[in-house]
Amino acid sequence: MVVANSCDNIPMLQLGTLEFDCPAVMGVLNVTPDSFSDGGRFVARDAALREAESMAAAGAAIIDIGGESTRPGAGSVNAQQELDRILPVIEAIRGAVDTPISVDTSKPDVMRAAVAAGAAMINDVRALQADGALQAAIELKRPVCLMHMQGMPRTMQNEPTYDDIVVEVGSFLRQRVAQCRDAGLDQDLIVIDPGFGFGKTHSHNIELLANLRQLQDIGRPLLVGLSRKSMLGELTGRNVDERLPASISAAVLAVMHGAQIVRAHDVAATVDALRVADAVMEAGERR
Ligand code: 7PJ
Repeated sequence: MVVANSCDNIPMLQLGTLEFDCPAVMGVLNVTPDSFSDGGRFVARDAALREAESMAAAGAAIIDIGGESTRPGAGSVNAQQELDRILPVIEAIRGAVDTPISVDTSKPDVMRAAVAAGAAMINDVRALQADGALQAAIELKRPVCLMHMQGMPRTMQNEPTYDDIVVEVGSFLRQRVAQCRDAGLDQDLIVIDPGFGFGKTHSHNIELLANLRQLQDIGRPLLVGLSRKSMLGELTGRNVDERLPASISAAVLAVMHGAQIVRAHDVAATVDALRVADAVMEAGERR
């Protein structure tokens, strides 16, 4: 999978070997009912397509499409509902933009159908722990993001506890990479993600971000999603639609602490911010 290089828009990075010369932005495209429900399927697909085109033009390296809400308290959807939401969107985008598509799902049937429809990557907040998911990923041979979560979305924010958040998230990810590799998943295709906000208190999230570098010795590229999340709301007192400045700040900090891929709703602003961060970090490394 070739992903665009957010720094200069040249598609050159191989996500197969995952050599990131500069930070990549993964644009978030939700096709859950709370985002694109109005006006029926055709309007929904059209709105999603326009959003994808705008993200591609803004320099998104990957477009992440999800049909299951994983926000705290969210209920579950079945595979058919997820497919009904995402397949028309994946097909429409695949025909219109070159930017690789990732599918945000935990269900093996959804992974298979999404890849058949043109998705190039799997983003699984449950780290391939659902029945059959690991096997599906092994067969599909696509880059896959393994995310840490404590608990399950419906209940994960009810008193998450850790002795040491950084150590525990790190050992989960390290073990999960080893388990997936031992089961036959090509290790070179794995990306890891500490899962900000997924079974973590505010102070857990801050501690993780401050110590993100400690996840680097696992030896896999780091993806982080901080965009518009509630930890930014807690810090700023802002509603979700007012969190762009906080999201930009978090994206820059994440990259300065070692993240290679930043999952973000506001692609254009994030790409600009990471260009600045990248130029400064590169100049620092040259001395
Ligand atoms: C994440 C995600 C994240 C990965 C969501 C939201 C909640 N996938 N899907 N990492 N967050 N890999 O965007 O606020 O942090 S959904």
